[in-house]
Amino acid sequence: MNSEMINFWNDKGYLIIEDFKSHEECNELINRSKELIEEQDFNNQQSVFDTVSQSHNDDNYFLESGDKIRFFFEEKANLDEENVKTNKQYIVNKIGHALHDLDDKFIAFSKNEQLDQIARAVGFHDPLLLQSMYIFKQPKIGGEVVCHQDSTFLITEPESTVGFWFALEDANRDNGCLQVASGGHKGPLRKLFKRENNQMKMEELSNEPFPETDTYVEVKKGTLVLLHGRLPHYSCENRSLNSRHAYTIHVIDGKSKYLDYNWLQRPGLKLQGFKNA
Ligand SMILES: O=C(O)CCC(=O)C(=O)O
Repeated sequence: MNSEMINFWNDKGYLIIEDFKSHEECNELINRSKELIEEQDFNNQQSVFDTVSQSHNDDNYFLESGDKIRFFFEEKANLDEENVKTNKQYIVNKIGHALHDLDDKFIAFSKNEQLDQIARAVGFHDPLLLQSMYIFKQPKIGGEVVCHQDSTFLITEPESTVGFWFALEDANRDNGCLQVASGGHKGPLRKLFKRENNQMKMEELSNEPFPETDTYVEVKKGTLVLLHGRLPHYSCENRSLNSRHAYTIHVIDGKSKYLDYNWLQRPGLKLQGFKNA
């Protein structure tokens, strides 16, 4: 990380590091995600998934996934029994949220010295891996991710959340690449997603509209993109015939306080750093 990169990060709120992972490393994760899906009997778990609301407001399957490996369907997936059986690789929207702690292949991908150094270069004192997600953006039905700031969903005091987003496949305008509001991390945090009596509530902090997410982050397989916790970002539906697999880790600073009202709680897992492989 040179000073040009740090200046870019401070100024824009995101940073692109090309060729961070090799194609082989990306393929290992893609193959592992396929195995994890193959091992699932989604039809027997249908009732669980039927209750998965996209807003994730009061859904225990989602709310208890912080220290587990759980599967969430694409909103537009055909969940008929036959399709779930024959087409299971193409109906999952994401897997989350503790892959980086519970699966050997994901642990190997997520934890290393280089990532620790990058985290420290962007200001972390004690980087801790809070959450991980494997995002599929399936061909034709890959869902939109509405514009948001990550600190809305994962908040510390003071704020410290940074997303480490890895392109496991090429991401471009056709298959729903990330779009960011460059420099938008300097604006206020708009909302807080708070747990109150096991119900989730969205609290408004500021009604200042988001700036346009008009910077398209078109990147090649293996690229790492850092996203500041306040940076408004978005990705559109994937109507193309190509998937856009990505893996993302959200990191917080151990010197900040992780607030009790965060939706994500990890009663079964202690937070670890990039070097605790
Ligand atoms: O991959 C995407 O489309 C969105 C990812 C995202 O919002 C995140 O990693 O915070």
